[in-house]
Amino acid sequence: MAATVKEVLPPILDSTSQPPPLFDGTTRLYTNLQCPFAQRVWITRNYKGLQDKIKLVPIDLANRPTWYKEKVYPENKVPSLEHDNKIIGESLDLVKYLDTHFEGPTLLPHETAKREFAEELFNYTDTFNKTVFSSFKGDTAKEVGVAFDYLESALEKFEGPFLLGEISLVDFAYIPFVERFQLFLQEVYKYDVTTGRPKLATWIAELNKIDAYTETKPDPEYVVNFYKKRFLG
Ligand SMILES: N[C@@H](CCC(=O)N[C@@H](CS)C(=O)NCC(=O)O)C(=O)O
Repeated sequence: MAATVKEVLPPILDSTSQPPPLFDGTTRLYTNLQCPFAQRVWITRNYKGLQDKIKLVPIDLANRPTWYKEKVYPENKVPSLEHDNKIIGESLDLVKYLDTHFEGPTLLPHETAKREFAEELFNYTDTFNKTVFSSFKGDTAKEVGVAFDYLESALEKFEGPFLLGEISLVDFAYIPFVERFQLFLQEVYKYDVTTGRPKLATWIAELNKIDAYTETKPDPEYVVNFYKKRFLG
C-alpha cells in the first residue's frame, strides 16, 4: 500500500545526463513530474506499493536527453516503462500493465458491469480532456459543464465514493486532469467544478486522503501558469 515515508525523488535527467544502464534488469518508469499522463502511472505504482520495484526516472521534457528517443522510447514521450527487456508506452495501457504484471492490490474489479463501465470511462478520457481544453476558448462554463456533468453522473452509478464504487485505475486515469482543470478553472474563470456536483466534491476529497496520489500532485502555481501560457498566450 502507500508508503508511509515520503519518497525522495531522484534527480531530473536532461540533455547533459548520461542514460541509466539500460536493460540491466531494473524496471524503470520514465516520467516527468508535471505530466498528467505520467502521473496516472506514478499513482498506480505507488498505490500498489511498487516504490522499490519500479524506479522513477524523471526527464526534463524541455531539455530532453537525446538518448531517450534514440535508445529508450522512439515516441519521445513520457510515460514509458522499461520492464523485462522491453519498453512500453501509453499511460492507459501502462496502468493496466502494472495492475496485471505486478503484485499489490488489484485495481480493476472483476464484476462484468464494472469492467464494462471501466472501459467506457477509459474511452471517454480523451473526450473529457478535449472538451475541457476547447472550452477555455469558448463559452467556458457551459462547455466545461458537459464534461464535469458526465463525471458526476458516472459517480452515481455504483455505491461508494469512487468511479467504480471502490478505488480503481479509472480514478487514477481522471484525477491528474481533474486536478489541473479544477485549479485553472477556479483561478481564471472563477468556476468551481464542485458546485452542484456533490459526488465529484466527495470523490476529490477521498482521493486527497490517499498518499499514493497526494505525493504525485504538481505545484498548483506551476499548473495555473503553464495553462495560462499555453491557452491564454
Ligand atoms: N497518449 C500518451 C500521451 C503522453 C504525452 O503526451 N506526454 C507528454 C508530456 S505530458 C509528452 O511526453 N510530450 C512530449 C512530446 O510530445 O514531445 C499517453 O497517454 O501516455
